[in-house]
Amino acid sequence: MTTVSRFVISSAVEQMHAAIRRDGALIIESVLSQAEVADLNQRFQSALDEEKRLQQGRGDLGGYMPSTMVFATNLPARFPEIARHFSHPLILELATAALGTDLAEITINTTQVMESWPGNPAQPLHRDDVTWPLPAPRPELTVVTLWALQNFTAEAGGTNVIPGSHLWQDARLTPQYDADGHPAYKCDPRPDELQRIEMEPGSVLFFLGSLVHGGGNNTSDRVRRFMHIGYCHSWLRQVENQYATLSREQVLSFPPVVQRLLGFGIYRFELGHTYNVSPIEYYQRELMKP
Ligand SMILES: O=C(O)CCC(=O)C(=O)O
Ligand SMILES: [Fe+2]
Repeated sequence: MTTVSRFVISSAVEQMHAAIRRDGALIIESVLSQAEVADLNQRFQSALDEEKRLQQGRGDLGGYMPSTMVFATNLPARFPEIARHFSHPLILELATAALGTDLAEITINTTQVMESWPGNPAQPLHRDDVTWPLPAPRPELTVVTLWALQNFTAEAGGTNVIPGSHLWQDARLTPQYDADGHPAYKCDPRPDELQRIEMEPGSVLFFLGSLVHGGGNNTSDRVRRFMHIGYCHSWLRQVENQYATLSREQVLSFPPVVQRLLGFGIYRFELGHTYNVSPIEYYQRELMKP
């Protein structure tokens, strides 16, 4: 069986592309410095404390929403100062190559910080691309990056992945829906097909939306915390709606690449336009009005 390969930022990018084509995933070590990890952990702490309180009020919803899984979404509006991590050049290069497109034609799909608490059960194995109901065979729709902010160990529920499963025909996967109608798959991999991802804070697990995976069960006494940043084609509707949370001033304060990644550009001349121009140009024009 094949296992997910590990790289560093300076590794040959061609080898990274090849690993993604072969395994559907790779790990890049030390994408964040330890100082950046500490900075993100410190920024996220109070948002996660607040989410934990809300979660306790909601109770255990099972499936993807057990009470032992805590997450804060829509990070650009809450933490605009961390936007540079969303446009990391290597991640964008791998994402655009995996989606077979270029930087002008991808957007950010999800921006979350997540915590798996002790006792968190394993997630159902799933593909993140089930969000969009396109029939197979279909192009690669989305890529996912999990940025470890605390250690991923087998005991702490490091992500279960099936390397190579992006190439599986859907016959090995029976579509199922949980109680909330959330799509998943019934999938019975052989034990030797499943790999538990272990990585250090600052490392990133990058995988294709067609890769079968799921959070592992946390049998440790420690929290596993990570950022979950997803990218998709800009012709798809994004899972997370940033439009409703960002002010015009916030949007205009981001560098152009981040503005486009957040969905404020247009796709091929017209998709997503506002008064015939991109939302970015529209905001700029409105702001200059006396
Ligand atoms: O917990 C993890 O490591 C993976 C989370 C995940 O796959 C998801 O929420 O879609
Ligand atoms: Fe997932």
